[in-house]
Order: sequence, then structure tokens, then C-alpha cells
Amino acid sequence: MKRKLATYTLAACSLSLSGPLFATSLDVNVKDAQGNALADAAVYVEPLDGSFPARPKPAEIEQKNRKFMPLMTVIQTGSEIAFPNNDTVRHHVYSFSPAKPFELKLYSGTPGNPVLFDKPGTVVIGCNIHDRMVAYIQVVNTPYFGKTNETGKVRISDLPAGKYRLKAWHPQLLSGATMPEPEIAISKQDVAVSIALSPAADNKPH
Ligand SMILES: [Cu+2]
Repeated sequence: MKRKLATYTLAACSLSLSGPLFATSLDVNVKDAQGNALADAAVYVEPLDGSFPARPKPAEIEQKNRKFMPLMTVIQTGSEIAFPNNDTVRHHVYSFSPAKPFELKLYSGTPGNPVLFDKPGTVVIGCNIHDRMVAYIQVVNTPYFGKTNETGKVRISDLPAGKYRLKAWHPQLLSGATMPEPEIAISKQDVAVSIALSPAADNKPH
């Protein structure tokens, strides 16, 4: 008898999960102004009602072969990033970006404390010693984000039903290009959206 009761409880539990908590996936395809797939675009959706769970997760940007890896990192506001130096040369990591100005003075190995990113926005980091080193951090006010792969695609999973603003950021936007920010509705079906960069105003053909 006891065994049977347990089975009923389990069934009731899975039923409620497919109700209001139903979550689905959003597939986003990002292209440049010429229609080519755009890799390393930060893609995120902000719930229009402003409610979302805070799920800050630590991230890492390593320095290897005089490069930052990865090139693009997306994190929720309130997350920390560690900057381990896995090269034999020393690096001096800095940012002048308003969302997070900081510097980690010349070091090798792992610096003492990770850096906390407590404001949303774009953070461009460089190295004082090696001018070519660059990486981008998009700090977003939402736990629902990802970045595009080599084919310009990203899937954001476990999205609760609701209305969202879809946003994307890519280094090409630094030159004045723009990206549309469509409103999307997530209900009980997976959604696919395509967005494309528009060229900067002064680059448009006449
Ligand atoms: Cu360096």
C-alpha cells in the first residue's frame, strides 16, 4: 500500500511541472550586415516584467599564448571573473569601460581576488604590455543569456513563459553599427529568431 501512495505523489509532482512552470527554448541566429554568420555575439533576453532570479556564476578569462580566452564572456550582474595568467610572460590586465574600470597590475599566475562585475554594460579589457590582447565582457541584467557559435547560432534554454526583450552585443557594434531589439513572447513552443547588424550610419552606401 505504501508503495502505491508514493507513485501517486510522483505523478502529481510531474503534472504541476508541465503547468505554469513550463519552460522552453529560444534559438537565435545572429548575422552581420552582409548576412554572414556572426560568432561571439552576446545574446540575452530581459523579462519585460523585470522579474528574474539572481544566479551569479563565477567565470574565468585566462591568458594563454598572449591572448585572452575566451574572446567574449557573458555574465549576469553580480558575477565574478578570475583572470589566471597561464603564460610564462607577465600581463597587466585593465579596463577603462564605465561599467567596470579596473586594473590587475603586472602579474604571473593567478591574481589574488577575482573581479566583481556589479553593473550591467560592456567591458573591454586589454593588457598594458601586449597591445593586441583584447577581450569583451557583456554584463547583463538577466540570467537568460548565451553567445553565438561559429555558425552564428545560440540556444537559450529553460526560459519561463512570458514576454522578453531580445538584445545582442558584438564587438562590431563599437564602430557605431546597431542591432535590433525585438520583443518576443515565450509560451509553450520553442521560438526561433534571426537578427542582423545594421551598418553604422556613415558607412551606408549613397
Ligand atoms: Cu600581456
